[in-house]
Amino acid sequence: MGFAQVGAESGWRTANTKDIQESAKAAGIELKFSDAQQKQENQIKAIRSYIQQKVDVIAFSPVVESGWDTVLKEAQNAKIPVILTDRAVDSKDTSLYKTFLGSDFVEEGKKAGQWLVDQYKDSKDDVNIVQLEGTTGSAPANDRKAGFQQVISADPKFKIIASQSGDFTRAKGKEVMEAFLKSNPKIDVLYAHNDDMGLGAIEAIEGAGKVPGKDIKIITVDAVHDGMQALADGKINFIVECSPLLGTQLMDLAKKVVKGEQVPQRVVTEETTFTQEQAKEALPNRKY
Ligand code: GYE
Repeated sequence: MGFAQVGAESGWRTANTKDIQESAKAAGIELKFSDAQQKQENQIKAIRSYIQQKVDVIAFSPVVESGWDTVLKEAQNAKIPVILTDRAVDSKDTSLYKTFLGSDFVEEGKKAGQWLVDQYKDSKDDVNIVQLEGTTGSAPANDRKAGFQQVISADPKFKIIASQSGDFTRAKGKEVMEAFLKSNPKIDVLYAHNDDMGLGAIEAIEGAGKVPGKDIKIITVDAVHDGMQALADGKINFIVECSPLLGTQLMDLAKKVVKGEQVPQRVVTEETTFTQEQAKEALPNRKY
């Protein structure tokens, strides 16, 4: 298997990479692994090199949704099956890949929005929200934004007063939150598309003399260890889980695809959500 990974931008990604490497070993699959450092051109290069090396199957997590048709066509012409994992592509031609294994990001955004709606159901005042978006053009950024928007737009008191990409990293999350804090005197809620950006933002909030989780309520997505710890410590208020443990399912699907067996077009990961109390309970048994 040739696997073209997005990068090493977050705790989620680190856990995902480790799980894929361990699962390949356990399944007796020889893994060629590359890290694209969040650049589409690097991923395309990696996929082309896997085609040249005549691997049996290519799996990848597309950094952004668009612009994959040409390279996927090259794989198809070389008769090498492709499996999408974690993130989707927007190609119209779905015969370009065998299956897509990963989360429903729209659903994750909706869960984040629903928590907020429930939280403020008895209040009439405006709720000023800032949003830290994931990598521009990526499926999780597009879909987490859309799902959230869909749910909160039912009540006009919810106002997204600023929204910008923090590229799914802690450093960028901090930097963008600092700018948000400077230009917006009243921020009630931060919605960050992943834990890492939320954790960076917590540093910015504390730096500005405010209390994360109290002065500003924080919702994030992923539920990696450091996020769960911050949730248990009261600095984050709610986390929507997104599981990075896709390795075992990926290796199973890969074996079937290589044998020419039928696989479902879409395999959705099962996920939950965590409040502060639930995080305290879950933390000791979390694998990542
Ligand atoms: O939420 C974020 C990572 O594609 C689901 O990418 C993944 C996202 C994850 O950088 O932390």
